Amino acid sequence: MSGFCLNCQFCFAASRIFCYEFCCCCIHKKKDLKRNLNVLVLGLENCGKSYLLASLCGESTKDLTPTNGFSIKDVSFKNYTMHMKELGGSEKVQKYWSHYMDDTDGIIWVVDGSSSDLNGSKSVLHSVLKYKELHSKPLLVLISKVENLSKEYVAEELDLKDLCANDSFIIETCTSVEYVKDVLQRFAKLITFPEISDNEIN
Ligand SMILES: Nc1nc2c(ncn2[C@@H]2O[C@H](COP(=O)(O)OP(=O)(O)OP(=O)(O)O)[C@@H](O)[C@H]2O)c(=O)[nH]1
Ligand SMILES: [Mg+2]
Repeated sequence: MSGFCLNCQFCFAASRIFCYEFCCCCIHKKKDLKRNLNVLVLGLENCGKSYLLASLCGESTKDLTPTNGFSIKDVSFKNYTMHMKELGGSEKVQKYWSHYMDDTDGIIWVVDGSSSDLNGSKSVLHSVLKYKELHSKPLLVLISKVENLSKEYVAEELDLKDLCANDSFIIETCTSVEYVKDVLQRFAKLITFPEISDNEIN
């Protein structure tokens, strides 16, 4: 009888250890998922993608050359790192964009704020969001360079309301590096909790 009890106690202890290990494993996995966000940085050539990423990483913005392929920069925040993959915006490189869309958590679309003609940017953005890998991914539109264009104007010109369901986008100007970092944190929340709209995050 006491042998039977000992066996029971042993089984009970073993199952508690198993449950504990299992829970720890799940929590770590969840944390890992939260630690890395893969963001695709896209936009037409010369719109300011490399300038933006270099500024965010505190690197020199002098002598930037067109991105002939892709370039990855990591921007670290308190609880996670944003892996930002810029794809060159020239028509030559655009043909290869579809090869780099796997594992994308969100898209940053950069708009050249020094030009009011956004037709080219709109048509490429609309075709990019048709890729199944990017379908319904959160979108952040950043207006680079001078602040000639208002957010409302750009949102209208790009037809963002029709393009993105449930307000799953943010649109902002690149006012300063600190400001863009704040915007990126709001974007991270939109990626992690897509059910929360931009208005609710503010
Ligand atoms: N003053 C100023 N110049 C900028 C800004 N953003 C980009 N530029 C300039 O615009 C030019 C093109 O910028 P890039 O960042 O290389 O453009 P890109 O979008 O990476 O272009 P691709 O790699 O060819 O797709 C560079 O000469 C930059 O110095 C900005 O916010 N302010
Ligand atoms: Mg570039």
